[in-house]
Amino acid sequence: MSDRTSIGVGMIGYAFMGRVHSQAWRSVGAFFDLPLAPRMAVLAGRSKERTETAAAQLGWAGIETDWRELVKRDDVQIVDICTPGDSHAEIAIAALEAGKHVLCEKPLANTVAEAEAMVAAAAAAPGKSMVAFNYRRVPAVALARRFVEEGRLGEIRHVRAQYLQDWIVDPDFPLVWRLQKDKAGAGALGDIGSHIVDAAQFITGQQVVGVSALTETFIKERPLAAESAGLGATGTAEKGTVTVDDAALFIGRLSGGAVASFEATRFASGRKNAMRIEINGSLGSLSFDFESMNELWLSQGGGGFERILVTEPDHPYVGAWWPPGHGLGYEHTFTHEVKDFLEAIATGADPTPSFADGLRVQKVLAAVERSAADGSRYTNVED
Ligand code: SOE
Repeated sequence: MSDRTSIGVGMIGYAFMGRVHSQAWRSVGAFFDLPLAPRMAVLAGRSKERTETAAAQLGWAGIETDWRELVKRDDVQIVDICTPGDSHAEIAIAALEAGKHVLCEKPLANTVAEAEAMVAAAAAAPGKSMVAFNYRRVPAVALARRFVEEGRLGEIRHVRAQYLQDWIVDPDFPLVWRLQKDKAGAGALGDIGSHIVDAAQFITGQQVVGVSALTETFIKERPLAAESAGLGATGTAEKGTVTVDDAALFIGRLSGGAVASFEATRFASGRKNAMRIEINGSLGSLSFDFESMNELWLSQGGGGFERILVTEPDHPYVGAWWPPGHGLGYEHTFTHEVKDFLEAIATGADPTPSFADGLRVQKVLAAVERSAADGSRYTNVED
């Protein structure tokens, strides 16, 4: 049983996202003064041996080999879902029905119908729920939103968002789960396009209401994956069909009247994790690139862009970490995420991004797919 200040966490999955979430649960209490102390109670994975090894490495007290057992446990109050998208809905709904709080990796689900069922389950349950769009918790991205909210950019006219990676440019890179529609739901569109849709909506406070889209799959067949299914996987001699997009490009309209362009690809040779967003308003502009994640560029009053080093104590989240000027990394965004989630649980506030926010992103992704299938025809998100 948990005591007054401790809260048990059960996590499902221990690959890339599981490792980075573990790092967040391990470190959050050491840097942030929190009302609740997370206890890393149990890790679930299908293989007993591998899950035991991962639990020992990552700091989890126990293991389960069936997530259904994890969601039933009395020492688990928070269920953290770090599995591929095909299991998000089933696990999240079971956990919410069991009275747990749920943190779910992005995109929320593989289909709009699944995401709607998750939103309904969240609305009916006592537990809090949040979808893990971690880039909202990059200090520079949170600062960008603050600038827009303060009116420093004026009326928002353009959003230019890109998410560029290159980890599947080699045609011999294997057919990992992120390249299979039944497991991932979509390709670059869902995996990284979802992040830039969320970031654009978060920073501007506007929703994408319609899109015109183009998608492409450059490499139609790849070697089946051998040992690992992750980003460092190796291939076999046998080949299988790629069933997702390799690149997705779309233009869109936002609810406040801005126009936007989005590009998501894992074929941008030389770009490793370039999550970029530039926003132009009537009074100024801002620009961010995750490859320089401690910087935000701001233009105001008709001048060119000036660099803000987002490393100062009055910047979002930064004061909890190192002395001024020392900078943060990818992993900190997840620590900020669990910190905000724990605070919402403790205070009874509704954490964001909510499952409803995740559903709205899911509807944009679905509209992109419909538009691309329909020869780039302009498609309303709510149709
Ligand atoms: C792979 O493209 C990936 O790991 C995404 O799945 C993550 O969401 C992103 O943060 C980094 O890249």
